[in-house]
Amino acid sequence: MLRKLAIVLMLVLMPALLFAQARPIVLRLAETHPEGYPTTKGDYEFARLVKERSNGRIIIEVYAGSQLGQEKAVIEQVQFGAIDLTRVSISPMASFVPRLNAFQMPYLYRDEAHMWKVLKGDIGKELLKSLEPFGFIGLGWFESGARNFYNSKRPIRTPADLKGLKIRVQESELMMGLVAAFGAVPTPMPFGEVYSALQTGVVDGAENNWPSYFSTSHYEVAKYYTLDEHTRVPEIIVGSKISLSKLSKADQELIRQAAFDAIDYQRAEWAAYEKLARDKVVAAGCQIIEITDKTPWMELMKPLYARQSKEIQDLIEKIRAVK
Ligand code: GTR
Repeated sequence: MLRKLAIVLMLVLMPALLFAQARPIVLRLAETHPEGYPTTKGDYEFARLVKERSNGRIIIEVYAGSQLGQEKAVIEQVQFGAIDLTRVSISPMASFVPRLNAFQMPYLYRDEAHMWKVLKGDIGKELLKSLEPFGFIGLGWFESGARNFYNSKRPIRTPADLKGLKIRVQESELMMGLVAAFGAVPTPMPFGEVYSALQTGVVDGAENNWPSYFSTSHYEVAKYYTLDEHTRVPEIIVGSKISLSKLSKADQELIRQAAFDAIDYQRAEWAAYEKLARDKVVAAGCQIIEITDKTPWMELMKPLYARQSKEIQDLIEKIRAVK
């Protein structure tokens, strides 16, 4: 009788146990860029590494093209656990974690190599760790080139040419201050709304790197592109503290390591796409304005630096000291 009962129990419980074991942990990652964009490819590489290293136990589903919302709204949802992961620019992220502003100050990095030394070194690693009290787990960084002004009105050769132009900025106080310090009128709005705002004249211009200028087709409606390289804004991959802390410490570490290991892949994809974007934009007949002396541009940024908190000033100094 007892044996029979045991067999029946086993038959009933086994499939349930097996099923429970086989069911993967699924995490959703929100990405604003479309499929095929180098950063989205970086997300997929991150997901691939996580799947491979967890033997399929952890699956990251990438939702590209703002399917889960625009950046600021996505960050809010990550903060309260409704979205598990996202890759965003640190500009909107800095509204949630102010010290991130130190990493997007104008003309801060000497070049791309300097930025990567900072991000992959102790300063960058510490910063990723410091996001927890705000409800985020910092996982890694991606490349995003340098941002340049573009507009539909006139070629911008000096900061004075920007005067009075309505320039779209990310939803970031620092970026508003930066554009205002150049004498333009900053207009914050989500990325997805910029094309029609340019087309209808709600704004005269915006600013972004070559890949975004090209992939959004903004170059079709704002053909003056000035290579002033006012800022390098790193991209960040963050997880939701609420959702990731449900995983074991080992799995959290696996995810963190995978994000970090996807960086070089994304950077290589970025470099290739940046070149392609540049070629396409030039071929389309846009007017590209080179800036040989950035000194007058940098000068105008001094008050913005002076306004930053002590904490940010200290971080800026540390960043500059990285050789
Ligand atoms: C891009 C960045 C996006 C988004 C966008 C914007 O360079 O990769 O995440 O922040 O800029 O200007 O809104």
